[in-house]
Amino acid sequence: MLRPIIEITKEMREVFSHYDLTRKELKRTEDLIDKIENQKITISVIGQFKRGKSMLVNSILGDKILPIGIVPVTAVVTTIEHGERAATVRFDNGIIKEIPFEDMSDYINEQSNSDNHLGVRQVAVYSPSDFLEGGITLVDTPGVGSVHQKNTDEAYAFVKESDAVIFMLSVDSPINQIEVEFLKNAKEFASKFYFVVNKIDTIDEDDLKEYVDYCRDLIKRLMEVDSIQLFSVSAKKGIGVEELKSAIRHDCETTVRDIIERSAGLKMKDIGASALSQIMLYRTTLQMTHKQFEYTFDELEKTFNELRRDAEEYAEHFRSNPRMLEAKLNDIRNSLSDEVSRLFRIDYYYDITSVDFYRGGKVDEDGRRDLREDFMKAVNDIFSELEQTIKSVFMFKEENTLTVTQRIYDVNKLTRRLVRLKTELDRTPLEQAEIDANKKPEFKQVHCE
Ligand SMILES: Nc1nc2c(ncn2[C@@H]2O[C@H](COP(=O)(O)OP(=O)(O)OP(=O)(O)O)[C@@H](O)[C@H]2O)c(=O)[nH]1
Ligand SMILES: [Mg+2]
Repeated sequence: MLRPIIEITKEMREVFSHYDLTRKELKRTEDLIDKIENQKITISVIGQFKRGKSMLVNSILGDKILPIGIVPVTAVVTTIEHGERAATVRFDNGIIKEIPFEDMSDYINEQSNSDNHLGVRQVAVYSPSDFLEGGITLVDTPGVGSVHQKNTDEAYAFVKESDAVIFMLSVDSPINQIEVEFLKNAKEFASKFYFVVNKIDTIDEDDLKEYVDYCRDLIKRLMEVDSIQLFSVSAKKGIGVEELKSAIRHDCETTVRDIIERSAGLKMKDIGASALSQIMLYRTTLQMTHKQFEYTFDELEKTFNELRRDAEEYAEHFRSNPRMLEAKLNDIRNSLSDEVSRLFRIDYYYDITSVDFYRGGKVDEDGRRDLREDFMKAVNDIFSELEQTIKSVFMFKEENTLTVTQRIYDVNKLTRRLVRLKTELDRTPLEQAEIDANKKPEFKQVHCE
């Protein structure tokens, strides 16, 4: 009999909670349990500037909440959850301030908060709209591809936090290169996509058909799928919006738990693998002789220095490109995994995570951000974390020879429990192919990166 994912996940939490060694995995597991139990789903509206994203959100909610306009408007990610009408602003420095509902534009709007000089990280709005009941968070994001690069970065960053994406196109211009690039990238984060063609009130039926057919073919090719859900709407006149809402509602009702659990199961496998590789590193280090340890440590230092030099050179070229820097950081993790695996003769593994280079950085005179410092800090953090782990294990060995045997016994016990839980997860079907494509939509990996 297969146990539900939530049970396996809770047992993993219990295992991790006994050992300092797995505190990172404990935190990730707790986040997953929170997500499964609360069954919240985040749906972001994303697309090029001026496609009508904010107007669509207003139309879905039946409430004129968000500012709209003919120039780039939305400069800040705005989340909308169910509740009594209220709004709060969270600033980059962590401060959260409640604001009068009517003042919202001052914080969200590109005109009043140009290039987000107020340092707003997110605006959270509460609305009593029925659509949001049952745990949907709808998110309006800044448009991609305008001259305001920071807006594009914010939108990209938010795709990763979304369970589903409403991708917004409009009939006044065909899909362009910016949208193609964005889609190619967004699909890597593999959320559920609803495609929306907006402003259909401005063209006749024949032109609309031609436009929709063209988009459908192109998107299918880009996303490498056989079918997509595409809705033709006029956010302004409210045409077609009900169809979109009921498709989302239907998907949420039928599959949310399933989707979140499967996604959590996949994530737990990853967390389990990461915990096991930490434990193996610990055990091997504990069993090293002084001489072996010194040699290994020297070799590791050499690797750090090489990787650091390479990272510095790379950052010179890509100082303003958060996507390239993020990819490079994961490359560095991979190189380091290989080196640790070689030196310690174990199968070492770093989980590939997203890194928040999308915010912060100094802005120079021509408005470009310089993320070199943030990037190099992230690189050095990876090195020093590994260094600290290894050093502290060895120091423990020096000081507590008698208890080392007990430690090794504990670690072996932990390994056995984890291997058993991982095997149980491996037997649970989690992949997309298991889902009946007609009844259930293909949400993939979600939210918990
Ligand atoms: N005719 C027509 N115009 C629309 C429709 N939806 C939006 N618009 C217009 O398109 C313009 C942009 O609307 P917004 O909702 O601000 O667009 P946005 O995508 O949120 O723009 P950014 O926040 O700058 O990325 C506004 O002038 C709207 O009046 C529609 O369905 N039909
Ligand atoms: Mg907008």
